[in-house]
Amino acid sequence: MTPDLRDVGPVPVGDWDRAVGLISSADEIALACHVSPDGDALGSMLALGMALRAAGKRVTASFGERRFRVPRLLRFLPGQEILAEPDAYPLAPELMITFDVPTVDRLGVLAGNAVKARELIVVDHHRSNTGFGTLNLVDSGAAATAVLAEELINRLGLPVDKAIATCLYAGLVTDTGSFRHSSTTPGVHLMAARLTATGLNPEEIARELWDRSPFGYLKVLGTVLDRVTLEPEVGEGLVWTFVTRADREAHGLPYDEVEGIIDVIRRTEEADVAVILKEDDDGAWQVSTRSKGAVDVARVCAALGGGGHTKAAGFTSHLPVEQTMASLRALL
Ligand SMILES: [Mn+2]
Repeated sequence: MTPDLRDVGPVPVGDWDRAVGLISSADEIALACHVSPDGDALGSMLALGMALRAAGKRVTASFGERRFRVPRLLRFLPGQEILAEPDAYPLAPELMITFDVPTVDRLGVLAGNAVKARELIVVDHHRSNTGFGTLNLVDSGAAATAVLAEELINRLGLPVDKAIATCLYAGLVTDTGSFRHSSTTPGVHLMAARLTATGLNPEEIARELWDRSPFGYLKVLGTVLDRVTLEPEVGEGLVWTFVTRADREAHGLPYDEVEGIIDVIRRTEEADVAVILKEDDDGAWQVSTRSKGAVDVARVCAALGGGGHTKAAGFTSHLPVEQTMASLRALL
């Protein structure tokens, strides 16, 4: 079943007011972002978490992975003292807020907690968002969930200090590809200006996010580039490759270190769509897709059980690489 991919947003004022009311009257608030968190998911969650804690709320924040581990490149983000393992998460939160999560299953092992939550506020910008909250602050026109997180903090009347701004900025630069993607509006730059004015260090954030890798990354990248395939006849051109668990293990490279390889693959001029299949530590294949715009990869990935944005989307496959690629080719 292909979910309804309509554009949603902006968030009606009445919904913001309801969110402010729910948050203001709650003593204990449980926050969650999607599994394999990126800078936007984790940054948005930590930003609101820090703001709420400073306002005297009891806050628990997590993401639903049994092997709970913050990706190395996000460990510089402030506010991680509010993180708790999924086991320590409230089973039926009074108020739960999710960040950058389009579907309940992207909450991983916290999906059950979300279903049992009395109130569930969904803060997200994915077109594929299913509206699974009791209140959905979803705007597919927002460049990042961090944009919505900033607005929520502002509407709560809470101050944005340098630590909170660093988390929001990480979300903003992650999802706009450092202000290069089509989502980079004047509003995005104005938000970056507000955040930078708190004294955060854009150079340091960029280096932490993109310019540091263990040596093993270069070796794995070499292997992955060696097997990259160009299929100009598929759709508007397809370039793809894959990285196995064995590739990573040979160089002691954790799964989250291969996230950025898609940005090398998608440079290929002859292909509109770039795909990388990444075998995770459980043997499942996490498939990332990028489009230059001719193909709506959110639609393609939704048909394969995933989701995302028009130009950046993904899904999980439990089939062998060639079978997964056959399904993808058929859709392209
Ligand atoms: Mn996002």
